[in-house]
Amino acid sequence: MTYVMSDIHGNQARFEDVMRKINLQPEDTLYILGDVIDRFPDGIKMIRQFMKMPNVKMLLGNHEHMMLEALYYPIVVKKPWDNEDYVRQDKLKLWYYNGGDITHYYLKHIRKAIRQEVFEFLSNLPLNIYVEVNGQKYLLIHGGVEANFEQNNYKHDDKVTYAVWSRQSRHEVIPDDTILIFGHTPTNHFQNDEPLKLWKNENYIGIDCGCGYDSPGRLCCLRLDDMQEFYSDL
Ligand SMILES: [Mn+2]
Repeated sequence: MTYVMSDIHGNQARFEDVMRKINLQPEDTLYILGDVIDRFPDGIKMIRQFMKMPNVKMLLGNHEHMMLEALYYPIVVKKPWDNEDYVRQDKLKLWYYNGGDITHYYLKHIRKAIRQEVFEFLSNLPLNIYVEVNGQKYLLIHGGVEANFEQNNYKHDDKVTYAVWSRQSRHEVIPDDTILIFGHTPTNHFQNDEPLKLWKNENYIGIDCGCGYDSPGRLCCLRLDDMQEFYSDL
């Protein structure tokens, strides 16, 4: 079986609730479309768990990207009046503003070597993944379709920021035979269901049901084999 979920945002209780329901087997595959960290405290703990699970495939989200920019990637000073410390502070501020402080606090309490392993793992994650289940093609993304960056780069510097930050997912041009599944934008941007539900329109599926927020947010998991939806009760 093939399962997809997104935007867990450190909420391990909801994740485990859904895992109990899907009863993931070693021969199954679980795709997680980014934003495992921030807002709730257990993001890094879950990523370390996923690193040990060969049947879990993860995409990079804008939250993991913000963390890598703040703590891992070398700082590039672009403007002559800037300096490295200010740029680093700005990146930390942006991450904290988006709920990263709780993740940073957790990181300060684990060994440096483990931190490095986590950062290295995350810095090698793909931005998009194509999968085929029962002859149906799916394109899994966090926010944007990498291949559409050139024609859609209104405000993003590069392919990576476009793929993790773009909120235009439901307007991405994709082949007719492909279903696009995206996270990043909670489905209450498109419909009024409470608690939040998966959003579906022709070849587009939004799967972020607001797990990063308290109720009516929850975690959604979609099984591609029969399109059954699973939700956390919490
Ligand atoms: Mn996101």
